[in-house]
Amino acid sequence: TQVRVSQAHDSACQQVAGAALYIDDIPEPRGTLQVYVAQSPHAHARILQCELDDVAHQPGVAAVVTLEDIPGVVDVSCIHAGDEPVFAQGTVQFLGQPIYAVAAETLDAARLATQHARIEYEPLPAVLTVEQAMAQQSFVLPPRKIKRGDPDTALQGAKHRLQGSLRTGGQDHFYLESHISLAVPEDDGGMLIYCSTQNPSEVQSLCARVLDLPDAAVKVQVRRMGGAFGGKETQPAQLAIIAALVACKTGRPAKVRLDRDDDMRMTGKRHAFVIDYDIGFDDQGLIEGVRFVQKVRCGYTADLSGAVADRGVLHCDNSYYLANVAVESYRCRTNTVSDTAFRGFGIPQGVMGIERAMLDIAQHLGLDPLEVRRRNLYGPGRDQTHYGQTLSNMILPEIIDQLVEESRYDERRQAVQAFNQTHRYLKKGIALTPVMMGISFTRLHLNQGGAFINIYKDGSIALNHGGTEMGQGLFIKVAQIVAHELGVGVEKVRITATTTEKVPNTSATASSAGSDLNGMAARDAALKLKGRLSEVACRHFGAEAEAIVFQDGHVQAGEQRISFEKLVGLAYLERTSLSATGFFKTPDIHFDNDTFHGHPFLYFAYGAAVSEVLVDTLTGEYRVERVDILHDVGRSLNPAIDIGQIEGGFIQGMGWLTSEELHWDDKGRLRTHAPSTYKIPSVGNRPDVMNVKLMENPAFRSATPYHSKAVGEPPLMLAVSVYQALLEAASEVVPRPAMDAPITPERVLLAKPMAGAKQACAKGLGRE
Ligand code: LUZ
Ligand code: MOS
Repeated sequence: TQVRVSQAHDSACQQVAGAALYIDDIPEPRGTLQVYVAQSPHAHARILQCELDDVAHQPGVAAVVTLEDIPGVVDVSCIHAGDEPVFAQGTVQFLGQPIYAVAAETLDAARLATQHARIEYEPLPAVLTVEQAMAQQSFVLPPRKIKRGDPDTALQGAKHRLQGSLRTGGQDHFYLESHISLAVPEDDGGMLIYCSTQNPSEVQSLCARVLDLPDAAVKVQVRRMGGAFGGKETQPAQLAIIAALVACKTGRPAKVRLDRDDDMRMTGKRHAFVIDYDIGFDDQGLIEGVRFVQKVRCGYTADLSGAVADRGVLHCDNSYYLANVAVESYRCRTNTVSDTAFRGFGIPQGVMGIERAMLDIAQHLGLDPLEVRRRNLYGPGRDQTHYGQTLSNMILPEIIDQLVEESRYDERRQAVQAFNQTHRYLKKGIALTPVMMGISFTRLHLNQGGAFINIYKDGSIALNHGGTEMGQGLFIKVAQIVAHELGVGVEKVRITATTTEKVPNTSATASSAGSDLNGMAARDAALKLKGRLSEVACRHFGAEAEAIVFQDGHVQAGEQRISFEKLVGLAYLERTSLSATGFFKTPDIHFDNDTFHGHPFLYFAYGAAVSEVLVDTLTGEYRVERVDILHDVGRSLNPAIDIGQIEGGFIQGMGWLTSEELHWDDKGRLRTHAPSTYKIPSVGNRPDVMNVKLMENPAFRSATPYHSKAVGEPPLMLAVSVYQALLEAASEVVPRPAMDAPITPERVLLAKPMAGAKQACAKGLGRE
């Protein structure tokens, strides 16, 4: 069998050896121009005058490209909102916004030439924060308000009631490979674009709109990305289009490649949220009513912000039954770079609100927060979400029980309490938090996948599908599926680059659904080919179709056997089509966007983590000493890849919540635009002990490849346990600490009690 076994990533050896080719490694076609994109120096300003003649006359400069060079539509918005011009139009809307582009023989020449631009701006007042946007009612999309039950009556009637507020920061994707596109003009007026994108079809169609070409004249190809994390779901289009505009204007290939600082200033990030909550509960900690107000910083355009903010609303429950709940979600427009998809897509932020409330409830009642979490979990008779979906395969109670036992949670919690009683300045915290993520794109039409398989007459197999490889191991998983169905070793399946020429109209590789959608589509294609080969085998063996078995590189019927290659050779001679497309659309999902009600998800992925931290309250420094994770991937297609995704997702989530801080100053300048100031987790931040285990889940059945579950995003939310453990440790010295995310050491040091904190919560010795 080729599935449900660990197989190394298909590119692991090349990647480790530095031999894997990324777009910047492709030998440049003769005459390739390098493109520098000039950026706005203001957060918000009117462009009074833009004089670029001197730029065009600088040494080495081949072309200057502006709005006037656009033959088609000026907008690159993924939802065609008309709010995202290729270059600033009349006004600049954020600091770093593209104004025009210079193409030259070298990147240095292009960049130097921009110093000769004479652009006059009239600075305008800028909206930089969520608070300013709320005050001015500055929104990219109308607010969303949803409700179930009667939260106001429940809140008024509840024995206990608490209010609070927290902020979660943005996050830069910090993929190792920054944005890059190479556009090559073709002799028939078409354009070939090599682009580091999760979404080749969208780059294709937006580029065609801007160039005023039919989609079929634009081809987009990507073999692999050096990481993406959502940052390449919509963001590549604008830069690919700028490369294509240069190629169009000059007739020469053109490359746009952002350096790290430009990438961080110019491209979108995770949405920062401000979350206010009001929660009513009984003596047992059972939630009776809750209200959330989620204020979402979206930057200057809508982009994916509607879908991201909706995910925050959908997942405000994390995994808890909220009988009476209201959520208001405000999509704030600010003069900052447009925020975009980032692994988790609004879910981590939604989860942060309810998990903070869980801790408040526990501390208010003097209970173990895990007990409060357990009591509020979805369960029998309490299994319908606030958007109307009834849960299935809800295995969180089993996951939590098993994790508590394997991590020795109870014993360690007592040890942590004992430690805190005997240590004045060092404090520990331990927290277990669950995860529940709905799997499917919330926009129905995106839930489709396509594949294309060729078998050549020597028996070799070339696999293509609509998914993109960003390091996550999608390609090996889909190859395993095809190998499994055709009964050959996975090494026999040749993996080919994603291209819009082979599979059209694909969705972004996003929503954690890459293996589900493309794996099922590839399986469909493989089964078609297997059916045709079976017919040939039936004739060859004189056997019935039911007797034909494909395995171990052979096709057999009873005692008779022939190699896969030989059978393919026979099939060719018999004039059999050895090429097939495959298709998949997710069944059984529906959602009414207006009433916010339905069954949007094919299934849910579950997991839980326990994190233990040690904090030095005199300096604010801390360590994550131990993490135990138990995560549900259904029946894993490839346990090694899945565990890698869980480790990576957790660490990336931990970075978001602990060290990665985006800081914009009062002029709207991003001051943390390089690794010198923006701190992603490094080897030194790895938890001292990190145990990751997959939950056995044989009961799961779904229209997914061999009943596997998505794994890309859910584990990111496991890192909320680190945040909670830090809050618990800080609570030893500051009652109900108001600590926004990320909890940097500075934030630990400066922690203050949240408004309304009960002094009685402070068990520690305290700072005065
Ligand atoms: N991307 C998207 C996503 O376009 N729609 C989604 O629902 C989604 N969910 C998670 C991550 N990316
Ligand atoms: Mo996404 S956040 O590109 O799944």
